[in-house]
Amino acid sequence: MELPRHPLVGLIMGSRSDWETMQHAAQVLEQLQVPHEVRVVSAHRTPDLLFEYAEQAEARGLEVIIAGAGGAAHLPGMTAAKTRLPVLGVPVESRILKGLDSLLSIVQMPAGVPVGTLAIGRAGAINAALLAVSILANKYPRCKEALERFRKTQMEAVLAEPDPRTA
Ligand code: RP5
Repeated sequence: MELPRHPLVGLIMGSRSDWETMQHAAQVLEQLQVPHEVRVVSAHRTPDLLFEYAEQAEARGLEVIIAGAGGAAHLPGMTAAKTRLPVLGVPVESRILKGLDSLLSIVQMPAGVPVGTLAIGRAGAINAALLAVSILANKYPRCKEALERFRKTQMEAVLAEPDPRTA
């Protein structure tokens, strides 16, 4: 199936302050040329917007949502409660509790409303994007090819520099 031009991945976060972490997800989506959109949507500060976003996501053509939040990180869970689309949660590293609060807030969903929870911080943001592309790759060959190229390049980079003392 042809890759559509409209956003397939909705990348949302609870605050502008989350962008430092979530930009890594956006970079992967850009690198793999996956149409996506980026929005600040706060579960606590803009709850009505969150409901509207989650309720309309599928009809607007989104197929996966990545939600990053820190602290009392309710954004991924509440988004999952309002859409049947897969929701991938990224725990943003909080200043005081180093993201453990974010991780537990996102990962401990009650049975029946899943959120695919990634690692805290940059690794989680990158992997959320890669997992989103994996989901899309089941349907879109361009995503499958992009993912395979990414893996190959990554592997070759590691194999090319086996000695950690060299730059
Ligand atoms: C959460 O509160 C956001 O996801 C962010 O990680 C955290 C702090 O937000 P700011 O006070 O920096 O806007 O809702």
